[in-house]
Amino acid sequence: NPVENAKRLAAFKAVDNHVVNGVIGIGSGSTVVYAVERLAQRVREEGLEVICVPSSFQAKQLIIQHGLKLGDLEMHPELKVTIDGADESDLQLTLIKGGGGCLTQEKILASCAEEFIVIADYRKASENLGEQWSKGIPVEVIPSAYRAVYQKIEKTLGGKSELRMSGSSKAGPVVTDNGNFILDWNFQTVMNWKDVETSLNMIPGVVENGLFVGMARKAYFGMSDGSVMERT
Ligand code: DER
Repeated sequence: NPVENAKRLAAFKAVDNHVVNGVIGIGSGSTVVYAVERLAQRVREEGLEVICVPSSFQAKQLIIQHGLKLGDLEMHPELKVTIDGADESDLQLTLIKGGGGCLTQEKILASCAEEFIVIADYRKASENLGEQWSKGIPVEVIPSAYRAVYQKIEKTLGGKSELRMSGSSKAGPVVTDNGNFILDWNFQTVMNWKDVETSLNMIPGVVENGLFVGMARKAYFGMSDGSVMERT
């Protein structure tokens, strides 16, 4: 499967290039699974000494399943490196994240790391946001405020938002690891993403949004031809 192979290539290269002994932030999603696999392999084979801080229940399960040392942010508020996936990246490494609903703790771990490294397959490498990712920018909101927030977003920023529903697995809206709802905001054009990130977070009731601007140090994109494209 070319996409899964591309994810694995990016993940292995990032772990090999950036992980040294220390405290590592572990992102969420399917690509980061390969990074945890590689991390566990290097611990076994090279005696690497790492403590892993999760960005979600999913990441926590991954760390435990691979027998890695589990830490938390209270114990380790400063991380050596955080490795995480992304839903899309533009040429400036502005990211859309939150496709998996874990954006709030992911952004916290990205902000606490000396280096925030992104791993992804070729489908995520765009010139401008929105070229390949069509589900909009996730916005985590306090449940009682979701209607008020989406009206404010549409009034101030335009576009359309919709409440992310669980689908067949559970009736009703998706509830995040933090007990909140998610609005997916479908923007219409390329915008000043730094301004948008700030505007979104200034709306009372918004907990966090999935725009990661100026945070990633480097991104590794696994390509369908077996190569890895790097963006800094
Ligand atoms: O939800 C997230 O932010 C995830 O990191 C997501 O963006 C990447 O998920 P994937 O690795 O399964 O594509």
